[in-house]
Amino acid sequence: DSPYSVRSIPNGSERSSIGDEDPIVPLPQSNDHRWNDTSAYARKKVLQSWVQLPNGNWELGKILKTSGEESVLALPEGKVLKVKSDTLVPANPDILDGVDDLMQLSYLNEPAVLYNLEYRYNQDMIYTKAGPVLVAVNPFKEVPLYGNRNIEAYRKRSNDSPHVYAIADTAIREMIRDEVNQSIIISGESGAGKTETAKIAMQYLAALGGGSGIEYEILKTNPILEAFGNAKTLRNDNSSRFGKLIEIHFSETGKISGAKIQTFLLEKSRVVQCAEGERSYHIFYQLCAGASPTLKEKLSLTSAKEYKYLKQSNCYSINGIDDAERFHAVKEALDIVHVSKEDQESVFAMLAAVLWLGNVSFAIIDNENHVEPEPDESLETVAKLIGCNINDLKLALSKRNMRVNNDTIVQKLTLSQAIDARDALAKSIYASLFDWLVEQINKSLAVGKRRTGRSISILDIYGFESFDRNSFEQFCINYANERLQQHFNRHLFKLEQEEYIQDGIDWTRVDFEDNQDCLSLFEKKPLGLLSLLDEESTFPNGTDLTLANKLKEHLNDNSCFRGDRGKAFTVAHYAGEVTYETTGFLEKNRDLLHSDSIQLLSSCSCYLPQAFASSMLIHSEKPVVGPLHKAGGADSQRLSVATKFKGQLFQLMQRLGNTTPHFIRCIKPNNVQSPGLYEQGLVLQQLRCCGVLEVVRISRSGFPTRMSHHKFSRRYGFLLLENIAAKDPLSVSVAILHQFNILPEMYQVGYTKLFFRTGQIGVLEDTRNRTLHGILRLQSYLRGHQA
Ligand code: AD9
Ligand code: MG
Repeated sequence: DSPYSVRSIPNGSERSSIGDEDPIVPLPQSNDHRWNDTSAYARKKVLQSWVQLPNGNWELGKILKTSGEESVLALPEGKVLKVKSDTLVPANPDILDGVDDLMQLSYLNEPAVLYNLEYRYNQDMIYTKAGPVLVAVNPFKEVPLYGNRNIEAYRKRSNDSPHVYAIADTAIREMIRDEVNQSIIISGESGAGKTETAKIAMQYLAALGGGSGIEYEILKTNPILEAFGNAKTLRNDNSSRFGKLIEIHFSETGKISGAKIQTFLLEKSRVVQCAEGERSYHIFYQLCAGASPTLKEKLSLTSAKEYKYLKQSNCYSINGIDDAERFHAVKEALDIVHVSKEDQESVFAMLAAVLWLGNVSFAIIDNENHVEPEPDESLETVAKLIGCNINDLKLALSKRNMRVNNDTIVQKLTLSQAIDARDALAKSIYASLFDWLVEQINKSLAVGKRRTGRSISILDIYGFESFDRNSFEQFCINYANERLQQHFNRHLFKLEQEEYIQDGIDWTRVDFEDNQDCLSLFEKKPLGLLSLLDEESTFPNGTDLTLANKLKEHLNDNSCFRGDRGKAFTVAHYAGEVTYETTGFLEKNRDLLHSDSIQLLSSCSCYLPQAFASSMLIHSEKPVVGPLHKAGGADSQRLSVATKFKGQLFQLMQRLGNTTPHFIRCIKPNNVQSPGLYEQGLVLQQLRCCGVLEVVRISRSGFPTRMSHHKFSRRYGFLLLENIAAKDPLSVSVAILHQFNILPEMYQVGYTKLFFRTGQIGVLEDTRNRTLHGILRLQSYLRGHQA
């Protein structure tokens, strides 16, 4: 049941944008209060209304007749429909078609919002404001909204239609004006356009803050990280399989001085396993397609089709993408971020090693199913590429040294254990390579010593995921989205209300969805999802089934949790219910790489594997998985994946907490990545999930702009005609409001601040800028005369 379907605007805040010249048409008589509302839409000659068709879509119809409780509507294409009057939802007047801020809609119901976005989308106006939030609908084609000319227009503010550029511009200005760090938080489902949006924002920041050349390096991190961290999935040909926060630093003069990238939770399982029709990370295919014959020979590289890790999903190419060409672009980008040719070659060798590792096969050597790797080309090539002794590699893949009471016993591996050991080695080489690359990039982008501390961070993190089968990856991703959603809620709703109330403003409380219960389900200690998962991960005998049972035993009373049959459980997320299969949870959470494999890497003659091993050793002297034990010290413990991720998230939220956030919600209009196809149901579900409708409603009835009396009087006081020297800030503020004839319903005076409806400050800013400009001109004129 949606609260939006019949909501009309609050009394007294009728917008004046409806042309008064429109003849007023009397309303049909009806007992339904919604039709007796003397609102703007009734002024149209033709009464229009939304009607929901059996397929769930909304259609706009003309009301031909209303009698009793029934209405007759004319639909497009000559259809006539008879419906119950109370199922009709009022439509906005035509002159409001395609408004660029949903806040301007007279009727704020679901069909109106859907229609407005669609109307704009059909004209390639993919950006729309929803109060303080920017909504971006993925066009799935090139739209003429970007590039230098457009950047220039937003910089000069000669274009004020909603855009990522406008958001980035506001972020820069507010960073300078308020001396507060900013963040641009981009969310949305897989394929909704987050990564593209992040790049568009970076483009703008680079154009305005450029000059030192570092901005060029920053932009070049994108092709690198996408090659190593993105892959084709069924939902997106270029799906990011990691989360990313890029913090761009600025000097006092507003020039970019450096940047820092933090990544979250790379999906490393994709290296060894991926679903039919999907691909592993782009870089593997790019390397196979683009390496020169010399490089190929050096790395003993053949074609992608020869590698089991790439072969299993039966998909090698992406429509319209030339992997070889991309490979050259990646190499060029690596040059630009100062990864030496030598290091690049080591990187490619590690990639080839991972591919060859996937081809290592095993032969059973006894009747207990114990195995040894086949001593073939694959094994030899892996040893050659990582620079280790072939026997050491053989041992690491077939035996395990176990320590029992100070004795070391050697355990032979069965086939499935050996395959796990091989895959674990491949995954950890790849993940270490990814981390190493990010580290190199960060070194190259390092903020100079004279840092000012002002920055704009852009967060591009995987959106909420709900598939037919959901595993540990979705569990972590959705947990992260709950945290972000709370940040969003807190910022837009809670803080908003608290501020009004604290400042003594008369404002009716608006309820909003809070997801604290779901977050508690994840985070509560000791009986929350994460704690219980970690606990089970420390038990040697723990299995996915014992985990599922444990969760059911302890959490069944929680309203956000439901135990399902077998190894499954369901969580009621803010965006809907998701059922998780615990299969693989424990192994993925433990993420153990046996000491034998680490030993192997540290014995390698190549420098990258050694570097990987030492970075792993820092975290694994005592391979204890699970909650932190204080005694051992944090660093000597190897943390579980979930705990590490939770730590990263907390750190992220803390960092974002100190910034002024700007939210962009990306919307995917169809599931087939096609231009021009707008599926109402799909869009509506996303709008609901990300709280866009709620935001509009609150912002419109509220006072979104605010400024302290102190700041307001300092900023605009000089515009006053009277002498204000002896006056307190509040009186000065009130005097300014009077002098500029700001209408009383457009602001509220709080104890410490002024609150404005949208658009009000703009008038004052214009006057201020004009006046300042005049003063400057006068000063330079006087200086000229003195000289
Ligand atoms: V995922 O959660 O990483 O799987 P994203 O990041 O939300 O996802 P992405 O930015 O990769 O989606 O966008 C998917 C595709 O949509 C892109 O590859 C483009 O083909 C397309 N897209 C997105 N935004 C734009 C745009 N502003 N203009 C043109 C776009 N195409
Ligand atoms: Mg992405």
